[in-house]
Amino acid sequence: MKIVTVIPAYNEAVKIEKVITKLKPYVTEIIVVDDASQDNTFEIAQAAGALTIRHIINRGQGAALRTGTQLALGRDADIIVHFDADDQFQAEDIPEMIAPICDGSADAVLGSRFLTKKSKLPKSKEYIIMPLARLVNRLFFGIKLSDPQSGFRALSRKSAEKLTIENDGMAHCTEIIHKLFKNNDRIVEVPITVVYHEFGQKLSGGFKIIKDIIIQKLIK
Ligand SMILES: Nc1nc2c(ncn2[C@@H]2O[C@H](COP(=O)(O)OP(=O)(O)OP(=O)(O)O)[C@@H](O)[C@H]2O)c(=O)[nH]1
Ligand SMILES: [Mg+2]
Repeated sequence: MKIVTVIPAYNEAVKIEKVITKLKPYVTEIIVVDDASQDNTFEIAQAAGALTIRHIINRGQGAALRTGTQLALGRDADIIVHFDADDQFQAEDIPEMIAPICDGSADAVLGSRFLTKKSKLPKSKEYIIMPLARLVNRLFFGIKLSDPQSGFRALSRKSAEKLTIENDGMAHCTEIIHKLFKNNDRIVEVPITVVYHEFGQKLSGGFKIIKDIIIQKLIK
């Protein structure tokens, strides 16, 4: 079973080597898509042993995931795991994330910060952005998930082949889930722990994602 991780990375020179090192015991191959970082994310990821490719301009996380997922399919991945470059996800959660695909009970697995494993989120995120994101996803897309904004997901090859990620920016989370449902994929949420290294986050970024999700619905 070939398990390929796809890591979208933008200016993650400080964290990327640690993330790659921690992932190695759990996956067959690591793909880093450097989204035209201004630091040396690309060189560090390559030296750390990841298959590293680069966008020549900054396209956004969704576009980087699209590039990486296509490459992973081209390299015969059986399971594709989307994983952030900022050292917030735990590589140790990967066996539990891919288990439902390995045992044939799911096509897509979404990591959730709000199930049995508890993550300590910045208050603005936990009490304002996430409830709003859940509400918008439920109202506009009929998606009822505990963590619709999670970037940690595992896809079977079949699921990834059917998925077309068109949203370049951060609203890709909603787009991906919406399309997984439309494709009749069997979806499960699995508890994950997400570690927040910085707690001084601004609300504006979260509101922009919500706005992008709503625009996505309105232009469809
Ligand atoms: N390819 C690409 N990746 C990006 C971009 N911006 C952020 N990322 C990556 O996307 C991942 C998640 O970015 P974050 O800004 O932490 O977003 P988030 O994890 O949804 O938000 P938090 O829960 O607040 O951490 C990281 O691996 C970043 O390096 C971008 O413009 N392009
Ligand atoms: Mg993050």
